[in-house]
Amino acid sequence: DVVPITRALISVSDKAGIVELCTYLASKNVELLSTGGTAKKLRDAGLTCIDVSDYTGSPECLDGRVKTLHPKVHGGLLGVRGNAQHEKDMTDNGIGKIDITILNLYPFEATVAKGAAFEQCIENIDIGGPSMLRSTAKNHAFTTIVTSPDQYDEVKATIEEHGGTTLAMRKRFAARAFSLSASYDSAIATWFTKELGEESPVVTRVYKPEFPLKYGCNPHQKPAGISSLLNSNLPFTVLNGTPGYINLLDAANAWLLVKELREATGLAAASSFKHVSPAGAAVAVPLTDVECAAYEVTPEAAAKLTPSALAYLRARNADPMCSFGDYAAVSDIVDEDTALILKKEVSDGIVAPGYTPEALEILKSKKGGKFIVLEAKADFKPDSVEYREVYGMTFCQKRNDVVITKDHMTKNVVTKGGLSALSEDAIRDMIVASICVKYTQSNSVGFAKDGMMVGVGAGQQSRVDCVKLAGRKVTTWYLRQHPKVLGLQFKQGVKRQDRVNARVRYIEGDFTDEERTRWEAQFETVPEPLTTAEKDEFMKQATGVTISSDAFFPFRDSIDHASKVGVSYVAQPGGSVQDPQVTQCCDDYGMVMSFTSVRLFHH
Ligand code: 93A
Repeated sequence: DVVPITRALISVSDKAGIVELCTYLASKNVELLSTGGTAKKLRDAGLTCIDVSDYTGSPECLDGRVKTLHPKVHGGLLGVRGNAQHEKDMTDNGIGKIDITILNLYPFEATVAKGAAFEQCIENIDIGGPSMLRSTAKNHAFTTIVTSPDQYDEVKATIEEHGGTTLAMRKRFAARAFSLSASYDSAIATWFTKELGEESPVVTRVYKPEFPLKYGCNPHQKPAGISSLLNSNLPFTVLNGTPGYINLLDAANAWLLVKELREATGLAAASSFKHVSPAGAAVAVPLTDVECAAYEVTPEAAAKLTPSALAYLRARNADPMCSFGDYAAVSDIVDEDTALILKKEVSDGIVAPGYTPEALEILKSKKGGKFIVLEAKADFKPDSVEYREVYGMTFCQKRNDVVITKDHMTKNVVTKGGLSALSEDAIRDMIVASICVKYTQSNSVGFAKDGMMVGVGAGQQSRVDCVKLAGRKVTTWYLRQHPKVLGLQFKQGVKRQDRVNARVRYIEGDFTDEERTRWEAQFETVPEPLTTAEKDEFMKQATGVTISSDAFFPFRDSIDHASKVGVSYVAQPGGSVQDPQVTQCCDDYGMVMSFTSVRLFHH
């Protein structure tokens, strides 16, 4: 199934690498046929080639619209070798065999992208190229279709090794060529329908498979896989491990969250995701000594942490019980400090723009070598419109590319005192919390303090339930800093996550008898209970907390609940019929509220 190459047809718009490839083919005595611009390029490089027009005896005409549309070209590509009738037809019509076509198409998509006029876009619809591509790919049993400069090395290597092209390679190249043809036509169809002024253009998306996944959301959901658009790539490079379906959903959301936090605050940012919502997120703001004790780090060590490490330490410690087995994201290069913090935690993987060699080595050794390490590509540009399929329906929407800025938080402060009541720290926390809810499953609210999420409520059907749920997390976060919690005397050998969970249960206090016995067994001395009165007393110091909501508060009840966990600042879109009552409620509690005018539902 190896086909030796004796005649090649070359017609390329993107001429990168073509001289090198043709120099190689010429050295193997391959006859080169070529179209106008390509022939000139090859001759300028000192190669001998035959113009297709000389070969067919038909000049290029109609301003180049007809160059290769000729039976001597298509017959040479489509004739079935060894078929008596085909061989006879070819001889009778003076058709010679062409063994390989090297082409790429008029740059239609690039022409549209640069805003060219209608007529120029039309001229850039390639007709001859896709025709040769399809003829060659159809006859792949005998002919080779090469459609991209990234295939040139393989062509050379295969001819070098086998003395021609192999069937396996020809099939693979044919499949790629047909995908290119489909994607090219889809781009034309999409553009043309848009030109008609249709609201929702016809779109055929052509994907290339990237890698299979072990399964989808659940083990029985097979097959599963990841693809990217034919003319694009994945946003991440896998440096270690095998990411799963939910890991990649987490990674995409976690990465966008930290990237936007970084851009909005200028500080290194981190997030800790579980089930496609953040358990925590934070920017690099120094820790207080009490926080150091609560997060099990000495103040001396904390003072030396790099911004990336500090941000992840905070993100992970917003709700360390939920962060068990998280997917982490860091906005900056992951260094040894950050990797050493992650090393101690149970975690599934990380995404970041890069890793120092030391950090990568530490991370690669996690989870018996299975820790997933993804590198976010700096130059990745997603399409402005995104698609998803559910139950036979394809949904399409513009990406939520709204950039959350200071302006959203300051342009419409509706409570008494107006803008002057907002500090820079409060504005930062409003931005942090709002970017966080942008990537949290709705309904969502998020509480922030000192550049850190201290309670995220995700995926509740009522807003007030989000507030209660996240408010409970804020209380737990505060009470983890209570002297009685800091003073818990764990026995040697109690694991990190067990200490985390035990502290939370101590704070909650609602043990069954059975549970209490087991819980008490973890301590050197049985702890005195943390009473409701002690908790209430401690929570009186809670203040300066910010809440952001992904949509308006329909009633004042959410604000009443928020007031119990030290909320001083509120960011929400506004737009409810009860806005005046909600605003009055904030004034009653002395809170400052901004209407951002942006709803941030996320599903
Ligand atoms: O205008 S076309 O649709 N008509 C043709 O017959 C034809 N043959 C090749 N475009 C045609 N091509 C395209 O010309 C190729 O697909 C390639 O992109 C380009 C190469 O032109 P040149 O060699 O003149 O630079």
